[in-house]
Amino acid sequence: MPGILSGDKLAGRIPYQGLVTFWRAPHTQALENVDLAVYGVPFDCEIFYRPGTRFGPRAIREQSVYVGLASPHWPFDFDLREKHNVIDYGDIVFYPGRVEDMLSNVENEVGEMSARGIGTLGLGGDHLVAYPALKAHAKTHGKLSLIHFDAHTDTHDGPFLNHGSMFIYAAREGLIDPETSVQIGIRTYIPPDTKFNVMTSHECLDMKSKEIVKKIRTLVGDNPCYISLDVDGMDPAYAPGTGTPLPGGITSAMQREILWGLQGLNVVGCDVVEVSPPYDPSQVTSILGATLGLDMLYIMAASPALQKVKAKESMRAAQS
Ligand SMILES: [Mn+2]
Repeated sequence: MPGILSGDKLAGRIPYQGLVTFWRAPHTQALENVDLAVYGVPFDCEIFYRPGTRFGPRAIREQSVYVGLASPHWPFDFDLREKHNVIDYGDIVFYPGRVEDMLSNVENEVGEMSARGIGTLGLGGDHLVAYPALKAHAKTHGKLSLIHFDAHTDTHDGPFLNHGSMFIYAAREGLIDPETSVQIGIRTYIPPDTKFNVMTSHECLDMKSKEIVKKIRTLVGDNPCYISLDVDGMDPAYAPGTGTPLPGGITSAMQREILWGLQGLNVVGCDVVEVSPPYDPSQVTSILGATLGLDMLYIMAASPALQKVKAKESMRAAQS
């Protein structure tokens, strides 16, 4: 009988029913009065091994309607949507293979959001999608500290900008300050002259999440910061569906505990990248990606830097 669930709090929210957006947030590209925006970048042209992350945004969105079913999102004690206007902007699109178009479209569209003081959550896509988002946010907020979870430093000093080199480009171009940035979960070659602060996965596994959080917060301080999370920072036992998995990573529990500890930092943008559905038959990696994405929205909602830009922007609008 139609409407049998109406009035029930699960009405319209049964995970396998209805149209899919991230967390069932309204899909719109109108940015007035928006606090937090989720966007996808279905891009995988810069991958050194197994492609497939072009399907990441859609898979994460699909699982987000299951992960976000229970409200509030555990362990938070309030429903973010009661206090903040969250939208799903949809995907930032480009013609297949047009890397330059992906870069400029993400920079421009995330730039529009950032200038309004909107906190952004990007769904990758391969890790190169973080680079134009950093450009966009650095334009609004100035030089950023990067909080980077990954098995790889992505600072390969090679001839091309790609998903393994973009952070050395970002540092050289002054988008991020490596000395107040930190790379967590690393277990591949670390350039001996790196200026980034590096915490290997093995160091992390010897520590408690709280100690790792303390170290990150000390390094980042009050700087505007961007969280970039490659799911291969975690062990393939937790995140098998990715292009370049490496055994020996941190646990998904530790990953979440670290994120929860970053509340109150001046986080202006986040991303979850490198979820590759063709290698994720159990969907465990996209479920994890959706969970971490929701964690990130809650963390950004508490960002003082975003409140500051928003206040400035609404004063400017009132005067004009
Ligand atoms: Mn990686």
